Amino acid sequence: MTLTERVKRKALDLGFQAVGVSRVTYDRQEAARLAEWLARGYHGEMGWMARTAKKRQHPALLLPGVRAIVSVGMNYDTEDQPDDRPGHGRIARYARGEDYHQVLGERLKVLASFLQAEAPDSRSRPYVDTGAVMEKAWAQRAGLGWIGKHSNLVSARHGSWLLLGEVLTTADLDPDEPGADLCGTCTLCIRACPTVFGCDDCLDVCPYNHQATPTAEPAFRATPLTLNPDLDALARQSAAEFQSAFRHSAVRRTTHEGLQRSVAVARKNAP
Ligand code: B12
Repeated sequence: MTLTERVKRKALDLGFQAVGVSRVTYDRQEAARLAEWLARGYHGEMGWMARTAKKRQHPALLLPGVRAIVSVGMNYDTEDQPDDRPGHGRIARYARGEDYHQVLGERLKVLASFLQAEAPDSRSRPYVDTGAVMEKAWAQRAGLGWIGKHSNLVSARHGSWLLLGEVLTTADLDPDEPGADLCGTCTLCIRACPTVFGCDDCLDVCPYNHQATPTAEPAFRATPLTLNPDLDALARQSAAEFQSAFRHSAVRRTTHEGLQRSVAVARKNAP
């Protein structure tokens, strides 16, 4: 097996469902898209997006000498069914199980170490979400799928229920063909929602998600608190109780204040 094949097999053994490789080349069009997105102020209060733009456009600023990016995807679609009785809130799927930064991050570290051991002259760095990496664009280039109209990566096989991560490496790996756009004329996601964070409305309507198979990953299973959160109980939660209740969940990243704001809106909208 070639080095690329061994790395891909290792990724699948680690529990990723999708893996592909892209060569790091500078894409002027993509860099311009990011610059325009920022110039229009689409990043809102996410000032860090503007501060890290150069790194997002040039991965070599993250890892000097970088040649390839191994993009991976992990299916987080569980069969957990939230109940919609009044008084219950709805937390987006990506935040219902254990914090995906941990779940993917630990395995990406193993994948980076594997590469290092297999190609001792190379250097590798794992990333998931918080790094200055254009994860969707690299995943598309690595053939994991395409960027849908809701702006997330869609895979013909797994739908868009894939969390993304990657290993940047100086090793010379064989690239995959980029993913072709299979959205066609469908606009269900755009009609469902104009890109709001914290729900799954634009993903729930995607035809590719209806045929996706749920994950076997136990870490992503919802807890009673994240599946059927009681809005009154959440509204009474102190900052310390919030920290403790969500210590293993990505909900923690929204902060106590942020969750309280969402809970207040949800209670106001409740029938
Ligand atoms: C900032 C951010 C957000 C912001 C902004 C969303 C956005 N549209 O970018 C907010 C807070 C709103 C958000 C929400 C969500 N997010 Co978010 N987010 C990110 C983050 C940290 C950066 C994304 C980014 O760089 N945006 C800036 C814009 C300009 O980049 P872009 O949309 O990728 O577009 C660039 C390229 O893709 C390309 N491009 C754009 N359109 C097209 C079209 C074509 C045809 C081509 C070829 C290229 C192309 O050009 C652009 C400029 O370079 C990434 C993690 C990461 N490091 O990448 C996660 C990430 C995108 N988020 C993720 C998730 C799961 C979500 C939510 C579903 C969570 C939820 N349930 O609420 C929602 C989805 C909302 C939505 N419809 O986008 C996942 C998406 C996984 C996937 N399958 O795509 C990521 C990859 C995190 C991860 N590690 O898995 N997110």
